[in-house]
Amino acid sequence: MKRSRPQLLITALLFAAATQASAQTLGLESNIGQPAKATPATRTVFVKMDDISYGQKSIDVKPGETVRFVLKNEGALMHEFNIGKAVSQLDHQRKMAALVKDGTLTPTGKAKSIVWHERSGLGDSNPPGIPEVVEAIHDDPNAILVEPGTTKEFVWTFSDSANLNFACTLPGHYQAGMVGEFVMR
Ligand SMILES: [Cu+2]
Repeated sequence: MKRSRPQLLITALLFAAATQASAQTLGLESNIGQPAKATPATRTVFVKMDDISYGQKSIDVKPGETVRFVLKNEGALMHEFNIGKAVSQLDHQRKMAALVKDGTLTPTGKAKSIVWHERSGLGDSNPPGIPEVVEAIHDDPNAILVEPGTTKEFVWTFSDSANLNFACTLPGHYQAGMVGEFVMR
C-alpha cells in the first residue's frame, strides 16, 4: 500500500496533463473570432432553423464586428449554429455522431446517460464502479445547440478571417445543406 501511493499520484498527474492537453486541442481554432456579450448597439441577425435548413444561405458581417444572432428553431429536430471553417466543422461532425451513438444526444434533444467509473486502488470490484448521471454537454465556445421549438441567442465577435461558415454538425444535417457562409464586407 505504501509503495503504490506515489505511483497513484504519478498516474493522476499524467492523467491531468493529458486531460489539459486534449482540452487545449478541443479549443477554438485560431483567428475565427470569439464569444462576446451584446450591448444595446449590437446588431441583431435573426436566423430561422427548420428541418433541415437555415432561413438564409449567407450573412454579411464586417471584420471585427460583434453580432447578436437570434436563433429560432421551428423544426422538430435539434439544430446547431456552429461558427467556423468547413474543415473543423466537418471534423466536429464526428464528435456529434459519437454523442448520438452513445445516446447522450438524440435527434430531438439532449439526453441523460449513466456512466460507470472504475474504482481505482480500492481493490473492491463489487459494486463494479461509481455511477454518474451525465447530461449531454455541448460547450464548444463557437457553437450552440437549439432544441426544437426554442429560441436562443448567440453573440459573436468576428475577426477579419475569411471563409467562415455557419453550419449544423448534427449527423446528416451538414450534408443535407444545413450550412451557409459569412460574407466579409
Ligand atoms: Cu441541424
